[in-house]
Amino acid sequence: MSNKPIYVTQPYLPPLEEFIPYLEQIWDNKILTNNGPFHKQLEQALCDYLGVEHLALFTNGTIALVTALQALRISGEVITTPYSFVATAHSLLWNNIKPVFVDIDPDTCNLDPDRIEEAITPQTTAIMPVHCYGNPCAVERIQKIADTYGLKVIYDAAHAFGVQYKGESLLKHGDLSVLSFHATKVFNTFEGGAIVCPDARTKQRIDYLKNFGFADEVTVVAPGINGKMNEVQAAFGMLQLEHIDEALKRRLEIEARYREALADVAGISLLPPPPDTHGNASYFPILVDDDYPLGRDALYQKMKDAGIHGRRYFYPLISDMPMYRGLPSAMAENLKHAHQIADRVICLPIYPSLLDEQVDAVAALIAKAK
Ligand code: T4K
Repeated sequence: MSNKPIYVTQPYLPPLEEFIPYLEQIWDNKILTNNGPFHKQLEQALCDYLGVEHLALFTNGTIALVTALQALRISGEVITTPYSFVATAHSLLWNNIKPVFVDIDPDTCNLDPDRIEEAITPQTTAIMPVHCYGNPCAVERIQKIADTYGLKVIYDAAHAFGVQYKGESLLKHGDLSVLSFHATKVFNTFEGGAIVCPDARTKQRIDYLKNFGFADEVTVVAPGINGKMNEVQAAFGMLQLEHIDEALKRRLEIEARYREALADVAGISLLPPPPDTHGNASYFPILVDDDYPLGRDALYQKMKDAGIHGRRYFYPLISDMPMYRGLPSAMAENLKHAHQIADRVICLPIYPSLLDEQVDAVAALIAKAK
């Protein structure tokens, strides 16, 4: 194996020459942004690929989250998970909404549906769960709670590109789902994101909001933001779609190889494969137990010393960050499972160009560490 460092991920990039004809088209027609031809094509192509009705492209996933909350006029308190990338909760603060953290189910790392109802108050307007690592949340239970209490559900589906649950797109659940197409994601447009929505009227409103609130040349209907995806990103997305099946297939092979190699390593636990799910192997988390010869941080460092850059996604918890830790729901007693997982997790390298021998070397280092 070469001595080049191995990172937790590496973006999928198609052969450069395949991108040139796309750039030539942009240079010819001189439409660089503002719902240009590639933007329109990619919205339709992604709807077809993902099996969803409507989708609005964005410049990144975070602006898409912020806009999703505005599109549904969410205010007051929103129930969410502390075990995520910080953008999930930041999108609430950007809208002056109070996050209410609820503990996770340690088998899925997603919001524990048994803990949601006790966190609902008269100020609660929505639930924002995350399909962490692409593992489906308890979507039916969450919808039932939302229906009972009259709440909206916005899924942070940043990790869930292409995930099928019970034979259908996971993105069909909830009122809205938000994707990220960041460089580190399964499907990337360098930066990028999208909101998946159920009807044309909601998409229309989202499209106004991502374009400063313009409904036509002279009418501004909301204090919208500039959240538009540009034509280079959208063209790149069209090209990426040609390769996505191959990229997902390789990810799943790597996931299976890790699972087999690590299944019997004493002191290392893996998350159970989620039921009824065809996943996307976007991340490969392992949990370092007390009976492993090294603590989590010692193993993380040992891997790093060997040039294997795993990541502790998601440590520290969002609820421990300075802008959140004063909230009553951020108290450690309220979030026991989230703390236990955050203190034990390492995400191993997983990406399409990772070689079998590299996967084996990562697994061997973990199996032999003393
Ligand atoms: N919600 C959730 C649940 C999310 O996970 C995210 C993003 C969002 C919302 C927000 O979506 P966006 O607004 O980002 O579209 C990364 C990403 O920046 C972030 O997008 C992602 N989640 C988060 C989980 O991971 P970092 O700070 O860990 O990234 P960084 O730069 O350390 O990259 C990790 C490794 O990937 C590097 O060590 C090397 C490799 N890499 C990275 C980049 C950017 C490359 O090889 N090439 C690259 O271009 O946050």
